[in-house]
Amino acid sequence: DGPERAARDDELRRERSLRGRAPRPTPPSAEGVVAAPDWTVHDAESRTTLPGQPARSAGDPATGDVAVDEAATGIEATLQMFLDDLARDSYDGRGGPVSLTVHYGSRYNNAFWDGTQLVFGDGDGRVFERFTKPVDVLAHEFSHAVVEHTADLTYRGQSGALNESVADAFASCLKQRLLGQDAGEGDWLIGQGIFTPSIQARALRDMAAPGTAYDDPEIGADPQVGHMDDYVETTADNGGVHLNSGIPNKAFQLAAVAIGGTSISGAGRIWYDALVGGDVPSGATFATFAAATVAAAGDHADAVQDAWAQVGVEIDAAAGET
Ligand code: ASN
Ligand code: ZN
Repeated sequence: DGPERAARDDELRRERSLRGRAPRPTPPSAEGVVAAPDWTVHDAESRTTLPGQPARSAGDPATGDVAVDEAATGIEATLQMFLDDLARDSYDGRGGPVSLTVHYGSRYNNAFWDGTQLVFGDGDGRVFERFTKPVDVLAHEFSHAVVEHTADLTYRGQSGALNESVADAFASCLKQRLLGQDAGEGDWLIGQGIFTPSIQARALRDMAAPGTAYDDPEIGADPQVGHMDDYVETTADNGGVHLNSGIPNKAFQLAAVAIGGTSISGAGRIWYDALVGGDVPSGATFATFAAATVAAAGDHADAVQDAWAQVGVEIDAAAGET
């Protein structure tokens, strides 16, 4: 009793009040709080059933499976760039968990976004290595998901080539960000290291010099074009989406270098603002998209307009107005 008891009660009160003020886990919906990016890499075990077996999720340590771990570090870096530099939380802008699958099929020579998840083949080992190897290929596929959830550019003709090009643009932004490069220092290669050494290729595509990424007896020459004078009319490849994407790719590269700084903070931010701004319909032509980027460019409008002019895209003055 007495002073001892009083001191003990005091201590208890202090403890209780401390406990009361202890930080509580914040509900994920709380304003201003962004939960850690959520993702799961699955293993298709060389079959084509999706998504396959869960192999690694956000917060898990490395597995030792190279493709699983490349996909894991690649999606972390990609989500981080969109969050840090564009304030976009995952592909849907709402922190949607990302599902990825590696070891898809047997010797499968491609990667894709299927509308639900990202999928990566191992490559046949003769022409192609793992599709998880260049991190920009992963960022390219993820960016298709971003496009689908924003302007939803129809995957055919000019709008399809724009869909392809925007995916390459954010992919190159990610590559440069990881290398600590400004736009002027970037190599602008997409998919460097994806071909085996037996193929005479530097990469899948070269945004700075479309049509020069490879020239090989087995796979032929890079068929991309980089100017409207060379626009390819074809029914193959959804109307040449991977061929004509070289035109807006080159415009992006020229704009990024002219604006300076990092590609994501300059042209990347402008292209993203155009994509989400509501002035780019699903069936957008190059001219309509170009007008939206000029409108989103602020002080850099002249540099962006000049970049498009250099690839032969004249701005449609009526586009972007309502
Ligand atoms: N890798 C190709 C691409 O992302 C596959 C496709 O979906 N056409 O463009
Ligand atoms: Zn693509």
